[in-house]
Amino acid sequence: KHQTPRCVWFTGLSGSGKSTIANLVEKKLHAMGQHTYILDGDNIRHGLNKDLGFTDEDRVENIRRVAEVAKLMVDAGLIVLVSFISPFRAERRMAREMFADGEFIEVFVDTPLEVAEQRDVKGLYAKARAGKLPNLTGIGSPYQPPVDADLVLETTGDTAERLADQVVERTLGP
Ligand code: GGZ
Repeated sequence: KHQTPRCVWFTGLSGSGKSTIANLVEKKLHAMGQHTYILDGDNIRHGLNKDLGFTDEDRVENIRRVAEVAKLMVDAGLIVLVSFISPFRAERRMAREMFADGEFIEVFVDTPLEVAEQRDVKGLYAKARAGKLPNLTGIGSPYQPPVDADLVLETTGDTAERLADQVVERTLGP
């Protein structure tokens, strides 16, 4: 079956569930014969963007480069799943504007800070509260929630499986 190249752009706090959902979406799309690629901190911040940290300026540059790479991959015909905090509205808009209408799907993984902080899988929030990670998003660095996301996922009310199904439906939709 032919596929429509798309950029599915996940945004949300650290620990919000972006990666979990993106990985499930990828698994489901693969099972349907679709070609995808996940761009995330693991394959970008350790390579292409290893010169960048977590100042506002570096986050802006991080997202700019990620958007450029995503654009190349969509041009190559892939469904690209982009999973970064991407905390600033201006950079998310810049990313959207690189794509044709309907080609870019912004997915807000809407997990409240309290919930992400309670999970604290990596201990980053505890570190930030202790003053040892001054610029953690949501604590010492801002997160600007989307006002015009294409899809809002409330992770406290649904399973990751069901949320991933919503993303798949939107991704393959008109
Ligand atoms: C935010 C940080 C920070 C600070 C390290 N602030 O949950 P994680 O660990 O695995 O994912 C987070 C990742 C965020 O990188 P992004 O490239 O997505 O951020 S941005 O879009 O803002 O450029 C977190 C880890 O890196 N991490 N220090 N200070 N997240």
